[in-house]
Amino acid sequence: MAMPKSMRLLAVVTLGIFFWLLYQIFTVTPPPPESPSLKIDKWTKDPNLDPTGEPPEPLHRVVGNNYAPDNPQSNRINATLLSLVRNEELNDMLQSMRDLERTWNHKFNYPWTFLNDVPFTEEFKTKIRAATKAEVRFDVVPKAHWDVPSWINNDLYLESTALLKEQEVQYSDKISYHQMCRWNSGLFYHHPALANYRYYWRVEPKVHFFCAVDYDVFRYMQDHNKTYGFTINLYDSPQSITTLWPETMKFLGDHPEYLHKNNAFDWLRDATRRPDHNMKANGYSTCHFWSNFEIADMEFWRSRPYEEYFKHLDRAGGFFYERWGDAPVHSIALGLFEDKERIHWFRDIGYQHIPFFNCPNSPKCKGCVTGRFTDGEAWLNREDCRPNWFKFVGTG
Ligand SMILES: Nc1nc2c(ncn2[C@@H]2O[C@H](COP(=O)(O)OP(=O)(O)OP(=O)(O)O)[C@@H](O)[C@H]2O)c(=O)[nH]1
Ligand SMILES: [Mg+2]
Repeated sequence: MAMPKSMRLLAVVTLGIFFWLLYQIFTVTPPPPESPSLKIDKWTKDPNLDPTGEPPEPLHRVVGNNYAPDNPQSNRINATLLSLVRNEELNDMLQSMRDLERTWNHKFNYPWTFLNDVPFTEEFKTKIRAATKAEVRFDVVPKAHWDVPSWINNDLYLESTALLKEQEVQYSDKISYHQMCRWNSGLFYHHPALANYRYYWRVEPKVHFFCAVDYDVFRYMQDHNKTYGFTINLYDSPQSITTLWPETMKFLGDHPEYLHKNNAFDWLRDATRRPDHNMKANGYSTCHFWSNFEIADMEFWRSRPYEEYFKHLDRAGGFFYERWGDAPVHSIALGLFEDKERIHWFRDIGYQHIPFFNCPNSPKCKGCVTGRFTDGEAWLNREDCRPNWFKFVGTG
């Protein structure tokens, strides 16, 4: 029996769709999803998973009252714990302090220095003093260090940061963030409260410390000839530093003599792991030491190469027209002007600043998951650039 014409048409269309679907299933393979974890793909072994002990001797420890807070002959060296912080961050600061006092400073009693662009409140001072047996000093950042410099054009600042905001550069429209980054890059070590100190350990509000540390980390820096200690390495947002590397290259062109012969240049210009970052940042990998944690020797920042480098950058205006952070600025300077052997990974200091961790494999650590880099979304693992540092320099 012959089918009506409309039924024949329907059958043909249905068959057509059927074969089209078969074709799609067997010929078009979907692209593999981008791996959220470069960490696992691109390095063979995460050193945080190795059993982690203390760094090599000599290490200075508590014996009797050699680190007692009121001992005028103590073994402490000229070093301080250092925080730039706002009054509103009191509770978050207390939480960071509690962790650091519990894991380390209740043994060594290094003084704390708190700085702010406005005076600290009495409540802030009272509660902070109560959180430590060590000496505490509060001070204000000199206006000349904090103010936007005279050569920055406000209209240009507003235009530039509106563009950065469109590109979702975090905090780009917050002037105080730019001021803070500039101050942390090139001015903090000129604060009169730090004049007699050589080493500092930067501590931010709302960070965590997880592992008991039983040696004097400042003495470690001094005895082992280290300039800079870090825990975490990250990629930066290239949009925030588009001209930082070209400005750096200009400076280096004028001062080739400042390049250290044992530098980490290849680490800075790596383009193999995230070529897109290197391209957008015009030649810089954007890999940096995450500077909310740093234990460092201010002699490096106070040295002529660094001072001149900072002045060059400051004049170029990128702390305001872009959003240059102190982390890439410090890291680039260290990578170029310092001996890479003098940069130390504090693998044994368990640390978190949201959303990243350094969590070693050690019975001395509590409260973090060994080897876990982030507790945020999986794509955040892509921001991990520690493998780069280990590749070019090692874990030393
Ligand atoms: N006194 C003062 N401190 C500031 C100001 N802006 C930032 N800070 C401090 O500078 C440090 C870095 O600022 P954060 O806001 O934590 O910047 P961040 O770590 O890049 O950003 P988050 O991921 O939000 O923590 C912290 O110790 C802040 O308390 C400011 O305007 N005044
Ligand atoms: Mg922070």
